[in-house]
Amino acid sequence: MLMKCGRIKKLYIRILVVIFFAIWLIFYLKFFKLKLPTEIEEKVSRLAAKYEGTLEEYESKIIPGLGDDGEPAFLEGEDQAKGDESLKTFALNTVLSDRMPLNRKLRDPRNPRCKEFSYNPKLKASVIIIFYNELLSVVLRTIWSVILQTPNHLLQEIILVDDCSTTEPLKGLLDYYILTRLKNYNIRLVRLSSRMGLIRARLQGARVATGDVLVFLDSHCEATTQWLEPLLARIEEDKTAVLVPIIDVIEANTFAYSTNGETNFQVGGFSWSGHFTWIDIQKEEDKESMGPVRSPTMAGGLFAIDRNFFWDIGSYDEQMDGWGGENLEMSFRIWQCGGKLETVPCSRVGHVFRDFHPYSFPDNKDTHGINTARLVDVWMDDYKRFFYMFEPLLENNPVIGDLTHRKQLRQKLRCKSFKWYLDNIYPEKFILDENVFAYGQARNRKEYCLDDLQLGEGKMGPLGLYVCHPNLAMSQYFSISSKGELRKENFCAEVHNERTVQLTECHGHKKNQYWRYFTNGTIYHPSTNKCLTTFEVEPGKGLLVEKCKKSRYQLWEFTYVNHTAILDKKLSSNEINEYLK
Ligand SMILES: *[C@@H]1O[C@H](CO)[C@@H](O)[C@H](O)[C@H]1NC(C)=O
Ligand SMILES: *[C@@H]1O[C@H](CO)[C@@H](O)[C@H](O)[C@H]1NC(C)=O
Ligand SMILES: [Mn+2]
Repeated sequence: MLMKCGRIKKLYIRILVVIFFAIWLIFYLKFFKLKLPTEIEEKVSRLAAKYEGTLEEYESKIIPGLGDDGEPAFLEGEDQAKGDESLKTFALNTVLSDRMPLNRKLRDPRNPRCKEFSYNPKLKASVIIIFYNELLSVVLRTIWSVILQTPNHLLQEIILVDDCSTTEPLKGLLDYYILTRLKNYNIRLVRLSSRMGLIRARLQGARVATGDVLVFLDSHCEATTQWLEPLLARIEEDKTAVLVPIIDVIEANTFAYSTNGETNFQVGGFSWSGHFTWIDIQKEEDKESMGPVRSPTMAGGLFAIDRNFFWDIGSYDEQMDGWGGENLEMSFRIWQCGGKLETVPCSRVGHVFRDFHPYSFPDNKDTHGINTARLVDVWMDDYKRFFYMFEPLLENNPVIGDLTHRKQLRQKLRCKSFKWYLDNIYPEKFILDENVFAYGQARNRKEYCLDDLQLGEGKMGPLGLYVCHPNLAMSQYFSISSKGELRKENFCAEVHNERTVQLTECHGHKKNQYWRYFTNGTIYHPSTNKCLTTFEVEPGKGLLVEKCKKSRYQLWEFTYVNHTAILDKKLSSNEINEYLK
């Protein structure tokens, strides 16, 4: 009985549930399913009207012809004042960018000889642009320049990756802009749900790309005439070639497009402190050819690479955080593992250079230092010792993270040594303790040392004197090179006015930058016939040269001296004449 009753009860409940569900469905269909879409529709059309209004207002304020041909542009009245103000906060004249047409026409900056080359590449490019809180009009101008300067059949797609921007215009308004103003082009917008930093954001972009070639651009660029053709043509010829265009300067205050002329350009180098530098083209014959030119490193913001090669050669080090260092990592890896890096002078892209970074970096970590420590540990073999002289706290520091995968990659690809790279790709790079007569700390009267007095990279300043540090730090690391230079990396000591000694860019032509170190400890400057002295020089001040004499102020003791190399031979009169030139 109980059993039966239970069964009836169950059936009863089941019927109730069905009836209830049916009623709910009717209600749902009647009230919700019919009502909801119109509500969404209304909301969408309200938003669309709002975005349309915003864009139309923005478009109505654009001043036709402003900045045409890449000429410097200026605003007037209230806009001028607002523009100047924006420079201070964004390192960019945002008002001017908003007034300048998105499709402004630049003049063709190429060397005229580039027009004689004909390119007919079959490959297609995926252009990948990462942005984070960039000004919308700057991003859009980048996109439009790519669209307008690239033949349709070469452009597979433009992939935008939003690294979780927080500024409003880069959200719905950008979506709406793409939907309405860019609907005829293949634009894909990837939104990251958390800030991943440049390196991981680029990887996300590369993962969805389908073109033969990946072209990475910063979000503040403008492509110029035929910028893509020579890049694709070269990669078609050689899949292992990774290419950078000439990067011209778009001024942050006037948006002027400025170049170093049609023929002058530089290629990439690096400093032992782990920074990218510009260096002169290495081979004389490459200066005029306008063909691809070997580049030991790349700046990293703009480059083209075969998509499969990008993955085969190890894409990026995904454990690198934020920003910085990835360009040198990729440069060394490409060369050491069988690829090549070239600058293509017939491809030119403008890039807005800012005086400071207007946005913060994730967690405010020194990602550049940490990333660089990762790359020196994996790629630079023993030469990493120089980097750690600049960054002693990063050596063996767990903050660098695990390197197993990158070291495995190096083995798997059977990559060459860093010594091979230096010998073959960058032979002019000065190695502080190779091919030198002496290196290390140079002591005078036991307690004082040669010191760069905190000379910043890329600056010029006095060769100074300071109390010796207990450990050999980079600021007191000097070498006497086999060419007779008294130098610190790229800076050579040079005598000014026959009296003061300045550190300035090494020119490699001896003359005023030629010194001799004698076994008796004097550092002699032949072209003035004087010796380096600390006489009447306070610590923290610049050194002098004076008449050579027996004096403890003129005696220098280096940490390391190659005694077999130092010969106190007398200079011939020919040699002396050469140094006096
Ligand atoms: C040091 O050696 C050089 C070369 O032999 C010589 O010309 C110079 O007079 C010496 N100076 C001193 C102070 O002994
Ligand atoms: C010292 O100099 C000699 C002669 O230039 C050179 O052969 C030798 O390799 C050098 N020694 C070191 C340790 O650099
Ligand atoms: Mn940039």
